[in-house]
Amino acid sequence: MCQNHTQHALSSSSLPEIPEYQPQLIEPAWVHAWEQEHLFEATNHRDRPKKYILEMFPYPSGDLHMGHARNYTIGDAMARQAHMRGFDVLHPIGFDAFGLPAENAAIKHKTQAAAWTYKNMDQALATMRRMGFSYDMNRLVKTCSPDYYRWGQWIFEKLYERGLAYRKMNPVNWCPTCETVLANEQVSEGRCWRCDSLVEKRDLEQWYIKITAYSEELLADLEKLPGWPERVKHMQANWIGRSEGAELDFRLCNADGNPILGDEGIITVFTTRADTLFGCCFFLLAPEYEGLAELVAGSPYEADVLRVIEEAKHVSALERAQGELEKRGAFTGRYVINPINGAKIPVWVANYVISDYGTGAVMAVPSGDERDFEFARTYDLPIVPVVLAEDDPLYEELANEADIRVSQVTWESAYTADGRLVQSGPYTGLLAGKHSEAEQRIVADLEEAGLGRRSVQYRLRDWLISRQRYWGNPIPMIHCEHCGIVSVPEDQLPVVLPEDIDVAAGESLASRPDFYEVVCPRCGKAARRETDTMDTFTCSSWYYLRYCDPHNSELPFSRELADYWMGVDNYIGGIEHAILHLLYSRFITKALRDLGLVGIDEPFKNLLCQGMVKDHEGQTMSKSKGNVVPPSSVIEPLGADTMRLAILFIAPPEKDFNWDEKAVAGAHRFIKRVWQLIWRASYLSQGNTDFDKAALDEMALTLYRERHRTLAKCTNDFDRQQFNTAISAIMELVNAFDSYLKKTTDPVAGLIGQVATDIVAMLSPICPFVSEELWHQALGHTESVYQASWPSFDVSEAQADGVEIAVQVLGKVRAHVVVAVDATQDEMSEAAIQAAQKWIQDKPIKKAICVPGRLVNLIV
Ligand code: ANZ
Ligand code: ZN
Repeated sequence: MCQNHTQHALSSSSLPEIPEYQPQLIEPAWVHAWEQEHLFEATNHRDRPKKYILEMFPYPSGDLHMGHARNYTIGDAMARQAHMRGFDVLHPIGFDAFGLPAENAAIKHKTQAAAWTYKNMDQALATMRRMGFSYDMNRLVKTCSPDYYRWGQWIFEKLYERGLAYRKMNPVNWCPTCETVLANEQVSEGRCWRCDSLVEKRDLEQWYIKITAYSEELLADLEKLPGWPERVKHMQANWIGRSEGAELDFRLCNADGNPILGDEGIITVFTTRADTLFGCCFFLLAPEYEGLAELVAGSPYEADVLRVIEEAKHVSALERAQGELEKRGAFTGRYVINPINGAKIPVWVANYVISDYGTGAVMAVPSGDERDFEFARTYDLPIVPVVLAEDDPLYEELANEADIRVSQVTWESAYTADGRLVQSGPYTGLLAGKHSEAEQRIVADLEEAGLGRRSVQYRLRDWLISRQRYWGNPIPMIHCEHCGIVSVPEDQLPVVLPEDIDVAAGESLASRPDFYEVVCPRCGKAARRETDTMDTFTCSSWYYLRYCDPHNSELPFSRELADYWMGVDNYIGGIEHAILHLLYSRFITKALRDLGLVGIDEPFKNLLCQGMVKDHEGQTMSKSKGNVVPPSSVIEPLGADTMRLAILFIAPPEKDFNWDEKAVAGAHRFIKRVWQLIWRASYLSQGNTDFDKAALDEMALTLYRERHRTLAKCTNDFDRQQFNTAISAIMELVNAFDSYLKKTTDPVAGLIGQVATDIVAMLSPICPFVSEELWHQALGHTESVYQASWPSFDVSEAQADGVEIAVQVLGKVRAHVVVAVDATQDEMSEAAIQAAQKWIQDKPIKKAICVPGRLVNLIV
């Protein structure tokens, strides 16, 4: 009994002095010690289940900001805890190091893009180390390093061999200031995302990657991702934009109704609403529609049409698709014949029709489509109602009449809700809408007449990867006058990017003959190297695979190691990457799978999009607003542990939060309190963690139950990635512990030692430094807490109100034992056998009669 309890004489007042908590001393010391030990290097422990935890790697534009700190702290807490739970953990980091900002900075500061990039990476790495992130630095990947981008080039060549990379002339978004092509998504409101210049359209031959070959799979496989946020899957699905509808043929004619014969005389539209065909009042062509200029050449309509074409060059496809644009158009002087009823319909050019969706032509139904409605109002065109709700006053009148009588309505907007067809010939009265009965029948009838066919369209376009920029991965192709396009032979990869290009002086790859003058690998004659570099999204589309096998010099990664580590179990990053980066990565994974390089369909099993860190007023932090709180402002005075705890405690990871000085101060106070408490506990427990539950008094039992309860809660919260409530659970245990130590007159050394151990272990993924220090100095361990097991617990032991039951042996009460209220018969008899061991000894137990809540009678 006495063994179990500390000496009363060791009262708090007589305990040795507690050392001061000095984060500035202990934190850098532990960084150093962990590195010496190579503690975080993944070892491919095949005897444990693997866990691959990955944070989106940063673009090295300077030091890390609060968003990074949050991102990596979340990942780090997961990785450290996973290791303690016995997983073989891979937790790597790297840099997405190519890109335009390096060039812009080089111009501004008259330096070199490479130098600027390397300096920033060093700075970011120093901050990462200071934060105590458990990265396997042996796997560090920098995308601007030749041994990485070499494999990006290799993958490009493999895609090219498969027909998944190709060149195409296309009107592209051109930023005249950056002198580069921009992807649609890099243009906002007609302006360059970086420099804000007005974007133009230019015809250029560009490299594309055929992501559309995977449209269907990219969409369908979203269903294989239950661990992704619904909204991200929704955004991806919208971006892929699958539409089921039909292509319908309209015959072109002149004002007199005479058809313009020949093949060019047919214009096909894509529509999802063939049911509204009787309401088609005008017909629209995209400004870029092929042959449009010829159609109006020499006519009185030419000038107006050309003006619309010219204006459209300054608006991005994205904006035109978004529909907020002021509707502009012009009549072409031509007409088409409606295939369903032979009506003659005027053809217009309209700025909101996009050339690379569907067929670039639209059957406009102003009564059913908002954009067409607006267009009709602007140009005073007819609006024929063809779909009405049955309770609409017009319905009765028009539903019995097959002929069109009403050709203008007084509506405020188009009618887009459900309804039935009116004034639609033989289809009048049928249910209208996408996939409706009316739609099915009209398409079937036109199909039979050879004037239409079913069609599926995707919004997703092929991925334009050509960049006329210097600081990127060179496209490994050679243009030969005799042989055409020739891949750089595999054994000559990588095409090394010269690091001494002086962009500030206007140099580029295309201005450096030492770069582009080559001999053709096929015919040996003089040829020209491709001077476009790849979109940096190519670099980030497969880096997670390289981490699996970062030093491979034969292949981008070995199949064996990729199959072992992939897919990424937890991918953590900002919502700004919800569409492109994730889509490109999913695509590349599928393409590499089809090349036999990896065995998975999807790269990221679970995705966590962390919320934003805003300033204390809820504004986004930005340099221009001057409201940026740099991580160093917390780390320097208070330590990285405080920073990490505050970040994880203020809000659940997926929610935005406002920076809060008080919460930071509170986090710091909590750490100091834990420091005091654990040291005191260590003096009381003297390294003891064993105790006899049966001998605990009521106060100790309360702490005992609290231990199991909070451990269960904390573990469950870690599983759900709700670190804020996991921290609350630890705080509850700390409170219970504190009050036990204050109130008890009979402290149980083993219990105290156990609870102290558990608190430090549970806190260690969140505050690794202070935990490690306490683990070694106060609790006397010699191995890192990272190597320790996550504390085990038993939920049934958490029952606040266990019931005391009598234990009988052959009908005679021999002992009493407390069991959980909802204990099973097995649990009851188990507890009873233990309590009555003395009376049973080694006699076999024939039977245990259990009366829940009252007694167990053991028959021996
Ligand atoms: C007639 C109609 C009537 C339409 C109606 C809509 C409503 P989603 O669902 O996004 O695939 N459209 C077709 N090609 C277009 C292009 N290149 N530029 C702009 N709009 C285009 O949209 C399909 C609908 O978008 C098509 O169906 C067509 O308008 C329009 F009450 O045809 B609809
Ligand atoms: Zn050649």
